[in-house]
Amino acid sequence: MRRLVIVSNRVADPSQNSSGGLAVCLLDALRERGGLWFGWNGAIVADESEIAPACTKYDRCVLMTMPLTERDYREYYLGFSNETLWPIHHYRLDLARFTLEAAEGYRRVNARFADVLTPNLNRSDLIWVHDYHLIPLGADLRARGVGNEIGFFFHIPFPPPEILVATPEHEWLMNSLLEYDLIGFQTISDQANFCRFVCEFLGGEMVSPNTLNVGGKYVKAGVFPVGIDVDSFAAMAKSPEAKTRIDRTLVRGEERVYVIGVDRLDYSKGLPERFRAFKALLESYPTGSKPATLIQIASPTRDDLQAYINIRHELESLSGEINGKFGDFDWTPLRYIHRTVARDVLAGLYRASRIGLVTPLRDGMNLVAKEYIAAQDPSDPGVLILSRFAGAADDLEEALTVNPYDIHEVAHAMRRAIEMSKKERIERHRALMKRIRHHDANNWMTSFLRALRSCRRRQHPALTQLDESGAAA
Ligand code: GDG
Repeated sequence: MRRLVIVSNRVADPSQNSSGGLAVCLLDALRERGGLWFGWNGAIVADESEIAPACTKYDRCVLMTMPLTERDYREYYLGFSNETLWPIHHYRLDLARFTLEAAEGYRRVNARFADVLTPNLNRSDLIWVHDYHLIPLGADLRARGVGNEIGFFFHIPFPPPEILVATPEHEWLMNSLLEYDLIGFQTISDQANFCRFVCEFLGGEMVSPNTLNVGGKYVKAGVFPVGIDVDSFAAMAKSPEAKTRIDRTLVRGEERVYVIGVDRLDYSKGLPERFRAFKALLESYPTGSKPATLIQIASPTRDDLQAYINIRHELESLSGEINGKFGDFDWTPLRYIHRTVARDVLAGLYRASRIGLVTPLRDGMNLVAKEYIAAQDPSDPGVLILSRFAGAADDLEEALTVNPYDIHEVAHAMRRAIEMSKKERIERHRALMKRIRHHDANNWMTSFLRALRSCRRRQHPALTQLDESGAAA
């Protein structure tokens, strides 16, 4: 089997139970088939003399990591990646910031990653680069003579060209993207936005539904919806640890509905709108009733950036307002937890909650929606309320789909979920389980790698196989 080389901004720490779903799934795949995972180790050092890469072995895979300097962290990570690309790809031009230093830092770190990675590659490696931090890495590797198949996957949305062109340097960025053999997207509309950009702004043409020709260069663009390992998540939700969590969360003898939200504390996740919708739900019941308790886990992220500090303050103020207005001596309506919680605890909370509230304003996929479904008790499942602007909404049709900007619609969906019959909940859940099994983590990875292996243009440009395996089964 050919060696798989994964490159991402951060490499998961196998000793951390708090890693997200995707990190866990990539690590599992690498452990099984062996391979190399390269990226930042999360450490920040004073200057470049301290950034030598280090390797650790984890089962059959090697994790090769290096720190960033303070300047890299500021310019590449916080700056261009998270103050320019992240907001623009989430349709938030109002929050996008740009400096020449940040763009320069982004180029510098990508070039350094290529410098460090190139001597560690074999000719037969399959290389898979992840996400917006590393868009130019493929071109940087090509410039160093790497002729292997290199694939790229966008975990975040790809905006329409009219929004994308607000990115300074967008032509350079998009041209460097064309050096990958395969570019993967979460949804058909992300893929369509990209293809439209290439055709309208870079003079490319579609030669088949998944293949673009740009000045004689063939690039494949496919749709590969990310998923989770359904069985292992479901097992975790039934574990003794999860059961203990459920017992501690539910107030014995009380018929109370729990609503769960789990998100990184990011403005794309729609948390203030969600809190307002919860407030509207409470207002729709007679005074004194205690119809539902919202548990919101908002794990800290990028908290050095002003936009993230602002949203944290907004949430603190809103939760204080809601608890002050509706709370009672024996009831806190909104339990807002700004901390990272262990994964098995999350699984237990999902299972204990009648409603999973997943209402991002824009999201590439959203794995929390899938985890919530997997964690339910099939004989008495909860209801998923899902934003139409999450990539997951393309597939999860049996969720209650909402417009997260419309707080009354979200409040109404919560009321509908509270009142929904068990029969309807079971039917919806059964259908949703089928869907998350069909597009699970393994399917995502194997269909992407199958499509990547079929890209042979570097080795045999004249014999390019333009097969259409770019779309996930
Ligand atoms: C990006 C895209 C796309 C969250 N809080 C805690 C915790 N989590 C875990 C969740 C889930 C993961 O983190 C979050 O995944 P999402 O998909 O919801 O969102 P992003 O982090 O924004 O991920 C997104 C994803 O990439 C994959 O392609 O779906 O659209 O933005 O697994 O459970 N895990 C633990 N404690 C927490 O407090 N243990």
